[in-house]
Amino acid sequence: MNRLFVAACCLVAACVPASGGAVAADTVVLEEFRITVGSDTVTAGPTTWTVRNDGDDYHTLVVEDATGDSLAAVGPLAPGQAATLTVDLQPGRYYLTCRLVETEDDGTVEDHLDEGMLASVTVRP
Ligand SMILES: [Cu+2]
Repeated sequence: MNRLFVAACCLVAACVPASGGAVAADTVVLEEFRITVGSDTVTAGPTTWTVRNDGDDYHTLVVEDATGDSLAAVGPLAPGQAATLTVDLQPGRYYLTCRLVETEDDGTVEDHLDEGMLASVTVRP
């Protein structure tokens, strides 16, 4: 029963990226290769997120405004590691990205943003 429930949640999450059904509102989860935000809408002012790396790889979290300017960052976080990140946001749309770029042993370049580590957050007045 529990296993079926978990499987159903994963299917829903796969269809609706960044909806983060089981993730607490103030939490951002980093994994290969996605970013799940507990709540994709926050109120303007200081926002503190708990950023958790649930993946098997190192990840970062960079908060960017609509023009791509970096406003705050945390990491790289090791697998299983968590940190808090506080950023004072004005109303608008922001992007949460992982900016880690790795070169594998075979020379392949793995850009986590290109792999899908991007989520958006709307800040309301
Ligand atoms: Cu990453």
